[in-house]
Amino acid sequence: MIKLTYFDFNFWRIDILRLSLSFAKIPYEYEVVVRKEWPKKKKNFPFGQLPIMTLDGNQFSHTHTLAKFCATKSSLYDNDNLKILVIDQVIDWANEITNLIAPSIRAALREKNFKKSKKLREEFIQKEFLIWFSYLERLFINSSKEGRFFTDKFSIADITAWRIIYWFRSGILEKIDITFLKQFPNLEMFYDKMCKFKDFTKLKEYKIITSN
Ligand SMILES: N[C@@H](CCC(=O)N[C@@H](CS)C(=O)NCC(=O)O)C(=O)O
Repeated sequence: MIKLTYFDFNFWRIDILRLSLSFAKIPYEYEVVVRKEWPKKKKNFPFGQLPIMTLDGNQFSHTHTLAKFCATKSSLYDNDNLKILVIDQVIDWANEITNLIAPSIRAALREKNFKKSKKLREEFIQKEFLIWFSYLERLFINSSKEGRFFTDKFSIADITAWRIIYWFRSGILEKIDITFLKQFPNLEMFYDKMCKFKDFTKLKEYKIITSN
């Protein structure tokens, strides 16, 4: 039995793992670490971060590593090396854009320094936000022939791109214009189709994520 561990909130790093396993009806145990207990628990994890996966008593870390494992188990990865390169780039893109916005989130949540957070968020919006979505759109255009999924076969790349777009459109990120996707018609079309893809939207995990 696969066990996944993450904090007591929804975030793409854990959600893409849960969505993948659930899509293939692979059962998993889900362990939640309450945020306020983290300082004393951090040392118990291999890289002092979450998510982690536990398998046969061994712990494994890092979102991309776990995503690859869960997606392979769920037939949401690929056997074709060129398609794998596309999927991996989407997961790396998700990590990159997260790392770019993270300092502004941390300044508010951890340091409670709202002035610093506002300044960092403005810098992110000015210098990185739209450029990084334009990179994703270009990857989609170049890799998808049918204009539906990144590799023309539903994969963890689609789950990851959908989850990050959902995050940026959700209104949870201060100062982010939630209508930004209009500037990326191909990504907007991709996102709309994902939101209507019944095999995906019927998942319990999808409903949990979108009901928040
Ligand atoms: N390299 C890790 C990064 C994971 C990460 O940044 N996790 C954050 C939560 S989203 C975390 O554990 N933060 C708590 C900490 O670093 O103490 C991955 O790819 O999963």
